[in-house]
Amino acid sequence: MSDAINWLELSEVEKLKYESNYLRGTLEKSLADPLTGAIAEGDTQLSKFHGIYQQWDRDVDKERKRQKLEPAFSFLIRLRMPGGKFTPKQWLAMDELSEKYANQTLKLTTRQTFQLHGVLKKNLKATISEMNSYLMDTIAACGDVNRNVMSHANPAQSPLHAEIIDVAKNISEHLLPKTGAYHEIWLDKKLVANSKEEIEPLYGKRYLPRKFKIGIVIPPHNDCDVFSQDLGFIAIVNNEKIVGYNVVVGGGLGSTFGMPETYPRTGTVIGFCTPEQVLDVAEKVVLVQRDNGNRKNRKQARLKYTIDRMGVDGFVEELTERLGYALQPQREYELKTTGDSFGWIKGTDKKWHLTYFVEGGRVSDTGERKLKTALREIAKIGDGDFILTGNQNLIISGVSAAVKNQVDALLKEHGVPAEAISGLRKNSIACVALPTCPLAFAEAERYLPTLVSKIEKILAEYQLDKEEIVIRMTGCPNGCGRPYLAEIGLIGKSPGYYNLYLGGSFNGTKLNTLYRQTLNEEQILNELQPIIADFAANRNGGEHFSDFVFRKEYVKELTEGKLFRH
Ligand code: SRM
Ligand code: SF4
Repeated sequence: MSDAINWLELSEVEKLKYESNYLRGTLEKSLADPLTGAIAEGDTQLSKFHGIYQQWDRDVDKERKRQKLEPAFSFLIRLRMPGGKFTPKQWLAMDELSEKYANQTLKLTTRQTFQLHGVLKKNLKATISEMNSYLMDTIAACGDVNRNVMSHANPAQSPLHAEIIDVAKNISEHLLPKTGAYHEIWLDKKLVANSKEEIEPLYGKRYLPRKFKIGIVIPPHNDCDVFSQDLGFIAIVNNEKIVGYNVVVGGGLGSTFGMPETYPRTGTVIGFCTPEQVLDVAEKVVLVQRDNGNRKNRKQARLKYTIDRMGVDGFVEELTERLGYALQPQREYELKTTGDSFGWIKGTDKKWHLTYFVEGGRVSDTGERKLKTALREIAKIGDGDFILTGNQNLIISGVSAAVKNQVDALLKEHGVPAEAISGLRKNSIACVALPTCPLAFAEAERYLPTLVSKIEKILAEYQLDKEEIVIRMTGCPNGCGRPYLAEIGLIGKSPGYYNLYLGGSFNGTKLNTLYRQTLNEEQILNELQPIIADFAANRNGGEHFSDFVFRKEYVKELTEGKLFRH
């Protein structure tokens, strides 16, 4: 990459990255400044590469302004943990950190990792260094680099789970930034900058044009929504062995109201690679994006736009050139579901695995429901692992039959037994939204459970309470809860109002389509009621809700993301 750069043509973040001395910026100075709970503006961009976002509590915004106080600044810390697998000790460490330094809750994200919310500036370093002492880091959890690599979550569903997690870890390690900034700033490791010019062999000084995401699935499970990833791998299994992967590129969901040039896009399958080629393919796809992604306009910078600009053929041509070989033709595969299978399953390893529904991914104690305490007590037993799913749920994995009984007893004792829930709730995702997300126009995590209860009543009227329907809500069109791939998608427009999108597909392969704009709760229920009634009366056999709404032309199927409208 040339250093002769015309900065006037590029977005401001590009210069910031370039001049940051490999992600150091003035972060140390910002952290040491006692006069404000915030960090310097430039550092708010750089901190993302270290897994940290500056936020403020939007619930108390007005009152703080009235009192002429600065916003109630605090920070979100996101872990990088490819494949989302944690030991009980690591769970306990996160639990303790959330009590000591954060808002006493744990957030399980849609990318299989933890977030802590509400960490004050003065506690950032202690929190991150304690995480690292338990072999958990936050580097590249956010920022313009490859982020947490997702992978199939459930060991009970596939004996290949361990292999897939290793692949996710290897990809993640291979694509990590090489700067020593993280270790210096958070772990007090010796300064390496300036003594000898550091190099980022893969990323260069400006890193990627935008965030980059990778996920791996084992069919028929599509639990990390492989078509939403910048780069996806679909494992092809023959005689219980992974013989290779179909390669999917250019998925991505974020879009902006009023800007039709931004849109969600499902990934395109461009071929098949062998297990030995995976790291090479991941690296070269990243390089094509590094050198062709839009660095002028961050709203056009994701790989999906690069591919639509280059054309799929143009993209594949450049990728092939960099690889030095062509991908093989894609192999057959079938994806059936994006959801998790709840309850206990005995794995082929003869161990027990409990997939447990965690509403909105929020682990907390509320009233009689003491989920956080229950999980702490379970972790203290020290058996098995804790695996986070891409649907914000949790798998207590690989425990003995005796511990299985203990887990059940502890969940019951703390008012959170693993009980049956409706097919709609099982398949629900809500992004964080208010009060922490600065980009939220409306509630999501705090509201979707109530709305689901109301839709459940309608479904029960038609004996559809067990029907599996994917519903996802976000507080804005950025798509963090992947609402564009839901059968019922709700995207916040303003407090209390949502756009309603229908269609998508149960297996996560198709986008949904706008049905109605700017609806309040009553209007959402009034719109859904007759469609549900029609579905109950006129569905074909086991037809999914999404297939039905397309067949009955409630909405038209989109042939490509570019045609998506809000
Ligand atoms: Fe996200 C920005 C939360 C998964 C697309 N996302 C944000 C921020 C950091 C807001 C900000 O920029 O200040 C949110 C922090 C809220 C908070 O208080 O916690 C946020 N995103 C989340 C999480 C926590 C939602 C959740 O409830 O689980 C998910 C964390 C995942 C992780 O562990 O890494 C999360 N975000 C996603 C996904 C889903 C996925 O990756 O599978 C998407 C859509 C897929 C995609 O990237 O295309 C997503 N987040 C965005 C975007 C839009 C990106 C775009 O291309 O336009 C933004 C805004 C941005 O980047 O400018 C965003
Ligand atoms: Fe925030 Fe929007 Fe993402 Fe929800 S979808 S967490 S409101 S950025």
